[in-house]
Order: sequence, then C-alpha cells, then structure tokens
Amino acid sequence: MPSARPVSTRAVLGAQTARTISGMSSTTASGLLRAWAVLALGCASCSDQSHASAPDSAPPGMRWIPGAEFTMGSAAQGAHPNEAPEHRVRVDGFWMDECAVTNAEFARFVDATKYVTVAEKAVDWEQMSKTVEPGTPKPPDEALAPGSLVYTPTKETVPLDNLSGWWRWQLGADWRHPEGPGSAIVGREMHPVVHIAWDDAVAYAAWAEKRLPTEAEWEHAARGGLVGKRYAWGDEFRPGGKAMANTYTGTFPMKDTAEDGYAGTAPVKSFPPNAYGLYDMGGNVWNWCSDWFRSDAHALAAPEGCGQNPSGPRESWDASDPLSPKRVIKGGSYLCNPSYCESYRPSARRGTPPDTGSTHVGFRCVKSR
Ligand SMILES: [Ca+2]
Repeated sequence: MPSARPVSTRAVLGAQTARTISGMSSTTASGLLRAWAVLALGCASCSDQSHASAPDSAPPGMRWIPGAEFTMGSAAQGAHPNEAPEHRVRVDGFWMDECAVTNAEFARFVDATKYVTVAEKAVDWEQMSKTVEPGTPKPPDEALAPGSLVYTPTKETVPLDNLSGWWRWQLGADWRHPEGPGSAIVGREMHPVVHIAWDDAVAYAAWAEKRLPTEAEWEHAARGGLVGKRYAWGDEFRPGGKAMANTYTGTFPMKDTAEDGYAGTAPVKSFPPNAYGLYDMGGNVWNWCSDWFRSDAHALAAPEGCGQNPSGPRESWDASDPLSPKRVIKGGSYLCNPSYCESYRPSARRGTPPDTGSTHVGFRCVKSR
C-alpha cells in the first residue's frame, strides 16, 4: 500500500504551475530537532473513576459519547506507521454531532454571520511561502485567486505517489460550488459541506456553541464501544455483502464504480450508524479535529502512560512534509480504497494544512457536558 500523502493546496498548486513547491520531502533531522515538543498529556495512568451517565436531554442532532478508557491507534496489518503504537487513553463523556455538518447547516451559519470561507479568499502567498522550501518562486497571481482542491478522475491508471495526478487546483471552487464555477449544492443540501478549511470549521463550531473534537475523542467515538475492531462496525468490511460506508470502489483514481451507491459524497445517514448512533465515522468525508498533527504523535504518547483527555502535540510535525504545519483529520472519505489508503478505519489519521479545504474534507462538532 503506498504512503497516503498529505493533500495540500501548496503541493498541488506547485505541481500544476511546474514550480518547486514540493513541500513533500522527507527528513528525519527535523524530527530530532523538534523532539522536545512532547505531547500535552495529562496523567501517567488512567484512573478507575466511574463513567458519568448521559445527561437527560440531548442537544439537537447530537449523541452522548460515554467517557471511557480505550486503546488508541493500531498496529494491525495494513495500518499506516503513524497509527502505531497502540496506547491507552481515557476521555470524559461528551456530545457529538451524529452527522457531519451538512450544506444546509453551513448555509444557516453563513446566512447568520456573513462568514467568508478560506476558499473564497485569494491565497495568502506571504503566509504560504513560510511553509514551502526557501526560494520557491511565487506562482502567477492568477493561480492565487480564490479556489480549492477538486478531485478529478484520471483517464488512465497513474502512479499513486503523486497526488497532483488526481487533485486539481480549481479557481472558484468553494463550499457553494464544489466542482468550481457552474456547479452548485442544489439537491445536495443534506450532503456534508466540503471545501472547509480548519479555520472555517472552528468558526462554525464557535457560532454553534460547540467545538471541534480532539483526535482521541473522535477515535473513541468512532469505535462505538467496540474493542480492537478494524472498522467502526466490526472486523468485516462488508458484513453479509452490505456496504457500511461510502468508500471508493473500482480502480483508484480512474474509475469509481459507485458499487456502494455513491461516487462522490453521499447524503448523511445513507449508511448505518455505529453503536453510538454516529453516521459516517468511516468514509464519506474526512473530519477535522482540533489537534496539531504529528506523524510520530502515538510514538511520543505511548511512553507517557495512559493519556487523560489528550489534546495532542503542542506543535505539528510531518515526516513527509516537515515545513508545513498540519491539523489532524480522521475518518477517511469516499476516495479511500484499499489500493491507496484504508483510512475509513477509526485509527487512521492524516495531517492536512489548516488552510487546505478540498472536495473530501468536512467536519462535525462536539460539546462538553
Ligand atoms: Ca462510494
């Protein structure tokens, strides 16, 4: 299985303008230099405190996720190295949106606040230039106009180590225009909103008087109380032949056969919920989390003992792209396929630059008791 590389505006812009915005080089030196950035972990061992019961009344569209100690990460066959090692974590109970935030919900937020998303603004090259190789030339101004990353099927099989083969920097693509000018969300009101940058998700959460989940909260919720299972619903990908998540069927990234009913995003609640009543905790769209992403986060966390409500590293570091800080995304998407990444597993994780939205990243919120 090839390494699932981070999708970022800078990487695709660079490739498409034949520039040297690589941002994709690997280095271990940076990791050593930044090793002082230990995780913001709490207690060294989890307590036996009893789990608080669910509050009486649920906020609309939210499910109570009971506090628990669980095993975070995975060393199972097929897991990415950044998911290992497994380690014990405890999180307190919290409310979680049962679905990803939909276009209809995001529209209500924008109507109320006149919020303008990152994709609707020109790329801030002065800011982006700090996260690419020194000396990287500035792309043409026209390429820095408002836009976002749009998945585009290839005409033939392509090497899976170059994501610019199927990601296109599309001017005018934003949450209202998922494929760019001429496209719309009419008829897709109940689909997850996409082209959402991390800052956009945080702004929505604040408006809704909620917050983004930590990675630990998200993974605990996705597991639905199951122990050591590969998927949010068990160990079998298609129990009884039934599709349990919106993933990529066919030959990635050339032809999605929509064997599970959908090529592209699906309306929320199209697939069965997990045991906590949460929908799409694997597949459909990735979900932003509040944590900074480190590819070695689990390796740093494990020796610290059981983490208590861990909120992640104090800063980001990605071995495959060390110059670009990233936030965690979880859950995989409709583009996940065993030939590329099985990221619809609860332990799967990836880092994405906070300024990078795309057609397969959305979010959901949580709320403390
Ligand atoms: Ca699908």
